[in-house]
Amino acid sequence: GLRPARSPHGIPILGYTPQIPDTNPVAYFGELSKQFPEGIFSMDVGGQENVFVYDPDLVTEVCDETRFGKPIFAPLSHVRDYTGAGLFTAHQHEEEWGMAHRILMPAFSQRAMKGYFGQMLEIAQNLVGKWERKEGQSVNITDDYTRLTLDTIALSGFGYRFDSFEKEKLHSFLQALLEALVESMRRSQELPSLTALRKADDKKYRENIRLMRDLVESVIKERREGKGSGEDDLLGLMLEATDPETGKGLDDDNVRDQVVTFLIAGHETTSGLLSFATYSLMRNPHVLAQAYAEVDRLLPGDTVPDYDTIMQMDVIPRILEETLRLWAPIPQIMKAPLEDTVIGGRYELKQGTKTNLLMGPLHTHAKAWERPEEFDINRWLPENRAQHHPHAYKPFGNGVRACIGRQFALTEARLALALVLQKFKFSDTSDYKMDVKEALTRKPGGFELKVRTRQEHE
Ligand code: MNH
Repeated sequence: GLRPARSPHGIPILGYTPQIPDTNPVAYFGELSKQFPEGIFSMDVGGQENVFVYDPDLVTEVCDETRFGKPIFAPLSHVRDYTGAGLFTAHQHEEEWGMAHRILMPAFSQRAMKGYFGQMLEIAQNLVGKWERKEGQSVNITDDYTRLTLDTIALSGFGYRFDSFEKEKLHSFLQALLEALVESMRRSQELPSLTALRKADDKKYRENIRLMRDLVESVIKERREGKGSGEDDLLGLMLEATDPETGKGLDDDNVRDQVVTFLIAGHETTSGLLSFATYSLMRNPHVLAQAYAEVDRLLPGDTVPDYDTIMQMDVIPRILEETLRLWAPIPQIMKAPLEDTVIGGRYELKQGTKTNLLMGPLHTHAKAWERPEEFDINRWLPENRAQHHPHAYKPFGNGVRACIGRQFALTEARLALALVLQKFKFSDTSDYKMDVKEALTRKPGGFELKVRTRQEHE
């Protein structure tokens, strides 16, 4: 018969839930999922019922866009304080979403990636240059990948140079973003009446948002005054293009919100992907050896990669796909039923119920994956890929609200990993233990490795 999803013992469906930790709540939901082999459970989070789904067949239903959509609830409703009606945080019904989606889609096709390649290469070479200067020293891998991905999206999307590799400290934009994200996550987990009492935090929050917007507004102003670079990048499109459906262009506030959105969405996740990939290679020397063999075959000596070479790679793309399975940088996304509905033939969900897809438990579900915990890139060979459950792998989300930047991220990450492996060997002299840090996305915390150039030691 019909029934609600079960809830964890001792945790009320409705009411205050002090059990949910402030840090890494998604990891905690993943732990709870082990108590519910049926692949679904329900509990109160911040005063509202939340359903968590990770059985691949239940996820299949939740990914049916005629029945479920992407709602904007906390934390995204708070992130809107700085990304407004940008693509990531726009409501499906807001006109801005459809306009920006139609205008920007062509700029994210695989073909379009060729146009960004030169800028991606330039920034990746800056990373290599920094690590060459650090020969034999420990580097914070995640921070340097963050410099890489932020500089790459800013340059190729907006013609703006953060020059992050020339500075010891991370750019003030990143500090402001980090603090704003922490504050939005905190607001998601407390009552508004408590937020209202934290006056100093609110002041700081507004200052951080001001800093991000000021930077973006000055980039847009320079472009308008004709001082920017090429006109056919993302910013050029957003300023010039009209939407074929409405015949209108994006207004100034929306362009600013889109640029802030791309600066955030365009770097956090890709940096996490590269960090987790590097970590996984350190743990799996036989895969690392395959990656070196591929790089040495396609990019012998100091060969500078071009777009076609990057697209010929086979091992490195499979490393990235397997990394996204075990370490999806966005560990949870939210959907909600458009009408009252029933999934799995028995679980009743009221219209609008917060229905969360848990990537970790989905990507390791026994129904869909053999030896789920094993880092095995052969899962992604064409003949094996064809056997996969169609809805057990969602690192880029689902449907019309799936990631627009997927090809961008994968092209950038392939290139960066290829260049890094062409040049460097790593050693884990401090015996790093994975310490995941969740914000809106997750990354390894304090991940340091010693870097050495390969030629001098082989
Ligand atoms: Mn990205 C949406 C994952 C790289 C820009 N991205 C999403 C979603 C996931 C996601 C998951 C769906 C979120 C949701 O349902 O609420 N994104 C990733 C991952 C990487 C990534 C794992 C890298 C690896 N994303 C990028 C890059 C860009 C980008 C790079 C830009 C250059 N992503 C977006 C935007 C959206 C999005 C914009 C929102 C799309 C929409 O809703 O229309």
